[in-house]
Amino acid sequence: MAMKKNNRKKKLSIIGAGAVGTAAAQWAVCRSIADTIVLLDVVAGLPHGKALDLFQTSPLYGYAGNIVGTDDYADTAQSDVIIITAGLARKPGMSRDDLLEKNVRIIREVTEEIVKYSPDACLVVVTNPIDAMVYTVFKVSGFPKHQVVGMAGVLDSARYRAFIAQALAVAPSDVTALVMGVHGDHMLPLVRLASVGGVPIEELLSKDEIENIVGRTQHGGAEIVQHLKTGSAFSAPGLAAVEMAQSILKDEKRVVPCAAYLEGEFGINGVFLGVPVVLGKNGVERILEFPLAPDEQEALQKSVEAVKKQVSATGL
Ligand code: TXD
Repeated sequence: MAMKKNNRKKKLSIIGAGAVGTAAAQWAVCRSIADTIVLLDVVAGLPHGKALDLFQTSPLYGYAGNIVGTDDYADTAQSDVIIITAGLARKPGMSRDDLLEKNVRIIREVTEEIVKYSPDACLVVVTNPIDAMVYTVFKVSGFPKHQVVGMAGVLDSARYRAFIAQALAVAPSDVTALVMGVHGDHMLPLVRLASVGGVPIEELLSKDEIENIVGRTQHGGAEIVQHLKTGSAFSAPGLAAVEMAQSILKDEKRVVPCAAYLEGEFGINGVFLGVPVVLGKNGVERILEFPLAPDEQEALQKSVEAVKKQVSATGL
């Protein structure tokens, strides 16, 4: 029997028309992942100008959908996916945790507006410190856990994969690797499971080389902040968020590491943490749980402690 095609128009909204939000909008246009793309910000004129600029790329890219710039949440109504990037970004010397207090306030406000207009949307949270912000969105929205997910692991794993590919001079897309845990210094780039075309990296790189790659991955965001000085990474974060949105909008069932709400998985309860998930039309459709080695479990526990500290600082 022929499968019925789902022809319902898809809508993606992006909250925050700053560096990451703009990059996400661009990647979303390039990949044509939605029929309507809405870019919203509180700064007057900013989303309007950026959306108009992006609209003028459509003949070059061949994107035929709508691109809307707005400061009115009514324009986000009935979104299928909403990427949240609103908030402050790091400057040199700042940790992600330094952003917490101000960003909690922003994220609360944004979430309250979003839920009025899009009660069924999947929310992809990008704002830092991500593991606490996604918890804030979950609590304030009252949405079921599968509708709320944080972006960090896709980016951290992309960084890990890029550095492995560079060290081995191989195609980055042939590198498979997973970063779990918190989006911070205690993140866990899994060495045992990293491979190139199916060959474990431990067979191809020395311990020192691997250690360097793991360290560079853990501090991948800070390395960019040091260079930029006025802001943080935006291109890879924008694409990482779009990769997640695409899997949800197109029901691709991609297996990607995301901050998902854990209720016993990996022995962890009541926090959002980076784990491998299946992303489909319902958002987080499954968490892929597997046994961790004792040192990995111990490292993940450090992540849990870091996240719990962040979450308690949100006052939720
Ligand atoms: O891996 C990850 N999760 C991340 C997270 C990777 C990169 C960046 N990450 C975080 O995303 C970063 O630490 C920040 O917390 C957010 C957004 O970073 P970006 O670099 O885009 O920051 P900008 O350029 O300062 O943009 C933020 C925009 C800006 O235009 C503000 O006017 C807007 O957010 N803003 C708001 N929009 C809507 N509503 C409210 N209340 C609001 N407040 C600020």
